[in-house]
Amino acid sequence: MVMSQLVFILMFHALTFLQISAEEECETFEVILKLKEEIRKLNNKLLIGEWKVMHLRNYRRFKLVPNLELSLEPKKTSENITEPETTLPSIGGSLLIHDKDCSELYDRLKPASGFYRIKPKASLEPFLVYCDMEDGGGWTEIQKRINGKVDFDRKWEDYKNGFGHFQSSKDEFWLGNDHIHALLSDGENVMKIELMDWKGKRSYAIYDNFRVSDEKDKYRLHYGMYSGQAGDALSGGANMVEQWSASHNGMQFSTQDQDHDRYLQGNCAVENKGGWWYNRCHAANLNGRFYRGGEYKAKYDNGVVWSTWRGLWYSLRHTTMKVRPSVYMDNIGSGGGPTE
Ligand SMILES: [Ca+2]
Repeated sequence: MVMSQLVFILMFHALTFLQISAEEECETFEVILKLKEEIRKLNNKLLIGEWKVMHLRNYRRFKLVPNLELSLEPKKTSENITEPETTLPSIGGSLLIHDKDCSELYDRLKPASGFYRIKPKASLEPFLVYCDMEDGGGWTEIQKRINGKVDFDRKWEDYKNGFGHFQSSKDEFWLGNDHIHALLSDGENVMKIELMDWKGKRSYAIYDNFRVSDEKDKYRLHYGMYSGQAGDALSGGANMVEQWSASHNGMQFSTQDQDHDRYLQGNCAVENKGGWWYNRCHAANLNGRFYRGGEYKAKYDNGVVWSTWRGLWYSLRHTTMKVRPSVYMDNIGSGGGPTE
């Protein structure tokens, strides 16, 4: 009797101990994650510090110039003779520091516009993006059309992973739905869409709280308030009938090989020549076919379209889609940046 009680008490204590261990293990794991994050930040600070010291040895001090590129004050060799101005080497590409997006990079170093590697999530491999460091700075571009050299009429896998070229500022690309989802999954982000017609006239549209869900939900689109000059084409246009058939808010992504639109008779992506958040089908088609010259004739309105600005039968010359955290305060004190 006494023996069995003893065994019972021992088992009870062992179970309690196991429970506490599991909780403790969980807490320890969280502490380790936090410490790892701290170490990453400190490592970044250390690298920046070393980099500054290295350059301060050669040059007396840093100077921020108005166009936001870092330049260096040359050492004066005598009263009247100065060495020519030197610009810093590129800090993109191979450097081991990875910011979560272009806004973090801009806050840290204020580099010039260009391609940089970012890492929005700890679990993701870093990837290359074009950072627009003008217009207030800190914009991560997810789409660019500029010359029609890249074919945007592609399949699901291409839109998922991204395509185009990532080398020069004149390169066209789609950043990739997985990358876009990762970029927008943390906090609220603003999407700014910049447009230019074939006469060089520009316009823009801004959407608050722009979000794209993951692949399980077919990269469904959600956004908040519109502001801007080009009109709210993403919401389908001016009247209720247009909005019912063409609002892209809440729509899943479709491509030529995956039809998730609301058009029962066919696939909008096939007719409109691109991957997009089609409804029945669209009032904005920025991944459509690139027609030179603006106005075009075709069976379907499949050009690079922003209907509320130039109509469904005008294909735009330049488009850019770029995102930035809503809380980001740029150097001119506005979320939207300057406009022409
Ligand atoms: Ca369909």
